[in-house]
Amino acid sequence: MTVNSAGSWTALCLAAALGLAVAGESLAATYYVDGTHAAAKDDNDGSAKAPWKTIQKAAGVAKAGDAVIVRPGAYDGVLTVKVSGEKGKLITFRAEPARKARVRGFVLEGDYISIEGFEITNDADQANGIFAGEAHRKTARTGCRFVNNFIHDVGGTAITSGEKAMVKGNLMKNVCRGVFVNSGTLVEDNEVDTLTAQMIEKNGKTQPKKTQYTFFAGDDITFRGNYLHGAPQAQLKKGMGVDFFTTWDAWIFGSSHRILIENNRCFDATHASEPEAKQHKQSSHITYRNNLFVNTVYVGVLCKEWSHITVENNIFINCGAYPVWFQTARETEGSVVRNNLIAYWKRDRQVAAFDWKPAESGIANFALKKNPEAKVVCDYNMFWGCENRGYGKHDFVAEPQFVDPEKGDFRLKPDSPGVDAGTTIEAIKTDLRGVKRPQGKAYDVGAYELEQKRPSRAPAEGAKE
Ligand SMILES: [Ca+2]
Repeated sequence: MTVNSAGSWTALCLAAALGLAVAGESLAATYYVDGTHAAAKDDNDGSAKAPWKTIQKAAGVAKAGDAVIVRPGAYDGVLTVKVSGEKGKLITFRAEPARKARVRGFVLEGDYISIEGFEITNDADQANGIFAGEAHRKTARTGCRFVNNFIHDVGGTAITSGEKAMVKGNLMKNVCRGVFVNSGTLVEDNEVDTLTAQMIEKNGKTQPKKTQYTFFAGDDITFRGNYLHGAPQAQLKKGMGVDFFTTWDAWIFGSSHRILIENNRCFDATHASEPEAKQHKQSSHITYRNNLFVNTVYVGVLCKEWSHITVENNIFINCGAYPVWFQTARETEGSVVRNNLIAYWKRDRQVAAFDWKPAESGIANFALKKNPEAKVVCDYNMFWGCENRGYGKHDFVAEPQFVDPEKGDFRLKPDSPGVDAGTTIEAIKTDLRGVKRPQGKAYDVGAYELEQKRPSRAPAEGAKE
């Protein structure tokens, strides 16, 4: 009998203590793959002493709740997993120690599979890292987890998650596209370090293929705490679309709803986020909060033909002509823009070097030109280096006084006019780093809350409180 996890062991003890019959209950097994072990072969029983040679062998045997431990080494081929786990009883493939077992990719054809700690690289043309299907092609797997993998130097998409997935703690380096996700998925604490341009032939010309750090299609998707940086310079120069977070509802994709984008740090793109819903005009409820967006060529957030767009407590640095932009009346329905810090800092360098767009206004609502009723709830935003169009009574212009912008540190100094200049937003309990909000007298504008060791103003002498 193999007891592979504390959870199973606890369940067994509990069952025994309660006098329940456990006979006949099949317990989860732990198997071992060790390609460099002297006795390794696929005829073995897969125990630690008699491990299997290939991961593919394990993928044909493992059942719901089982774990497959993969020892260090280079394993050939792209692994196709056809077995399925169950909800709450995933089949886990785990490289131990982490990131020492190298494979050329995973293709999942089963559900409830967990892939943990692998190094994945593949130099084949447009190769993917982990592929769990796509909802729009009805191939999406469900309930899979991708945790702590190192995916690098692949010419396709690092992780295609399927539905109800968890994508957490992965490092994706030198990949054409970072993460592609469908409904019910959480994308948390990942890093995309450098997107690479894939050159394609189009109309007789060689040009870079369009790419994104992340692409989503579906409902109830969260991106939290990710660090996205390093776009292809050729694409930034030519202004070819590179978004941190995007989708579109045309071609084979549908509408998206209830998208939450929070606590992410994002550097270098053409658009921070320009998701499109122009085909069906049904996408709704997208929220950006506590994000840091730095250096985008054209625009910050522009959700084309979405409704219920919430942009709160973000920092936009050098985000194109209009860091927050509304173009149509639908985009203004139920939309809110508050507590943001929208600034330009040495923007002229990009304008000169890359022919980027100069700053215009921090927030722009073009829908008002046709319809004076197309207003956005907009207030308590702070601007620097761009025009304040005065949509909100408490919107204001002031020099931010960042801690160390040269090093990408856009926190506010204690005497910054942005400290305590925001309004209370009940839904936002912490800042980008998880620091509690509010502190001092009120919410700070931007993505960071200044930590107050003591009350910001001492009580007057003789005052009781
Ligand atoms: Ca404060």
